[in-house]
Formats: sequence, structure tokens, C-alpha cells
Amino acid sequence: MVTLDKAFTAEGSPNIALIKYWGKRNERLILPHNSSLSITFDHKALRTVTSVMFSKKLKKDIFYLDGKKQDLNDRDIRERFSIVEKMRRMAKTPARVIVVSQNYFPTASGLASSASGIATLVYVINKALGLGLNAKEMSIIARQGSGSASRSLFGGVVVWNKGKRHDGKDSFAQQLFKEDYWPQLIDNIVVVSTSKKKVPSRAGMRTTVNTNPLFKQRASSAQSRLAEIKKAFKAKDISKVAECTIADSNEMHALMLSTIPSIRYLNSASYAVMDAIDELNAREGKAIAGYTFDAGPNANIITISKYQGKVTRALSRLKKGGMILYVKTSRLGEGPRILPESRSLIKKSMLGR
Ligand code: 2P0
Repeated sequence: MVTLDKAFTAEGSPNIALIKYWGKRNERLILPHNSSLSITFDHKALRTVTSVMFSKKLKKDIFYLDGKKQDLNDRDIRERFSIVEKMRRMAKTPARVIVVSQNYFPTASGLASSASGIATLVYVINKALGLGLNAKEMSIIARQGSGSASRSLFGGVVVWNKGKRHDGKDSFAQQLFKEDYWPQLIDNIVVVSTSKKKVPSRAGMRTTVNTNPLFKQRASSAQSRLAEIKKAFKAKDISKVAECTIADSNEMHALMLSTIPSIRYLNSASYAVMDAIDELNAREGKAIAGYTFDAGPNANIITISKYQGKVTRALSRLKKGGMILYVKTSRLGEGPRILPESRSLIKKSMLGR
């Protein structure tokens, strides 16, 4: 049942892909060339809080992101907001909606803000419109807003299966391991820059698919690495997880670099982080930590508690040298959840009436 004039609020977290998604076989439905695997952050480390209220008293949809009113005529925002329209049609309601979303981490700096934003939005709208969708159904809708959002509907270790169908009904994420599966696993979120990325992921992926002759090999390479990392997670083998993570990040960034024109998201601080982790692993004689970078220069370093001290020391040296702004740590986190009414972000002044 649709609930009108009542605010619903949810929180959700971004995810970091260890086997990366970079390239679509269908742009409209957002269907990837290869499956991907991610870990979901802890709500305490990074999170998005989103409130929605559907009302027939609203003249049009209103969307606030990080305190700023967004222009729903902007193409990128409109494309992503189309999932709201889709869900509204499913609920057969003409009511307009106000959406107020707040990211508690830097937006558009390669920290997957669209993933948690869209996953949390789909989750809270499902509640407000009483659609009763399950996580798989919500993942399919979120995917059409942003590919990586399909994975943020779940906590723990998550796989987005690429699917084979043309209509995308078999392209959704599933939980591989729950958030309490490997309590020793730690992700270090290493922020070296908070500035907005130069090339949006969507445009970058398109150029890679269209211009890069190396892209042909990417799908099979990612699929076999996915099989390898799944086994490594099953065995809780941090060395193998770290090796696969490093290899897949480097493969994706090599693809970006060899795109025409070249796309480069990493900067000198990113390379300094890579050097530090490579040196640490070499000193240990095995991989004890793995780095991965998304569409931005910030790093994620995964390790386990017994090696965390060594990772922290390596990163502190870079911080002293001015290469790193700050580091946050996260364990495996949960999927989205509904918050109490008192946590609503919707203020009367935002309603414009
Ligand atoms: C990933 N990234 O697997 C990869 C790795 C960035 C690098 O998914 O066009 O915002 O909305 O599907 O999901 C970021 O791209 O792109 C991304 P769209 P999305 O996490």
C-alpha cells in the first residue's frame, strides 16, 4: 500500500569492487560485459542517508543531494532519477516525491557515492510505496540507475552476475558471504583527494568499449579471476584475495590508460600507495594486503587484523609525507536498513509550499 504524506528514511553503504565492472553490453538497461565482486562498507565508516515522502500536495518532484537542490532537467540526474518513475508506475500512484539524500563521505571522488545513493533510494521507496519487492528485484531496479548500485542492496561479500538475457532479468547481485563471515577482514579507505573526477564512469566505460582493442580480453580475464577470488574468500586466504584484488585493479586501470583518448584516474599519491603496499608484500614474502582503485585516485587497501598494524605503519609514512589526507577503516558491512521516523532529513522549508 502506498503511504502518502509520511517520510521514510533509510541508510545504506557504498561498496568497493575487488573484481571490477568496466564496460556495458547494453547501455540503456545497464548490462555489464563481466560479472563483478564487491565488499559492502560498514554503515559506521561510509554511509548515505535518504528520506522520501510521496504526496499529492507536491506540484513536482524535489531532490536534495548533500544539502543542495538538484536540477531534475539535468540529463545525468534525470537518467538516474528514472528509477523513481519506474517504481511509481509499479505502485500506480500519481503522487510526486521529495527525496533528500546525504552522503557522509566525499561525493564523486571515486568512493562509489552513486552506488549507495541509488541502492538506498530504491530500498526506501520500496517501503514508502509498499511494493514488497525482494532484494533481487530491488537489485535489478537499482542496476538500471547505476550498475554498481545493484551490489549495495546487500551486505558482506557480493557478486553481481552479468546475466545472459537481453532484458536484464538475470543481471542482479547476490550475497556470497554475510557481513559476519570474516570479522578479521579490514578495508582501509585511503583518501588522497576529495575533488570531483574528470571523466564520469559512464562516459569513460563507453569510450573504453568503443575504442580499446584490449577490451576484447577483459571479460574472460575478469570471469576467471572472479572464480579465483571466490575460492580465496571461501578459504579465507588473504594472500590470494589480495593478489586477485591488485591484479584486477591494475588490469582495469591499464584498460583505462589504453583507451583513446586515454583515461587516467590515478595520481602520484595513488602510485605512492601502490609502491608502499608492493614493498610491504615483498618484505613479508607474500601478499598480506591488496590495493584497489575505482574511477578516482583514492585507494582501498584490504587486509586482515593481524597485518593491520603493518599496513597502518606503511600508510602513516605516506601521511607524514603529505601524500594522504586521511584513512578510514571499515569491516564488512550490512545492506540498507530503515531508520526511525525521527531521523528524517525532510524539512518543511524544502517542500516549497
Ligand atoms: C565497479 N566502477 O565495479 C566499477 C569499478 C568504477 C570502477 O561501477 O554507468 O557508477 O552508473 O553503471 O556503477 C562506477 O560506475 O556506472 C563503477 P554506471 P557506476 O564498482
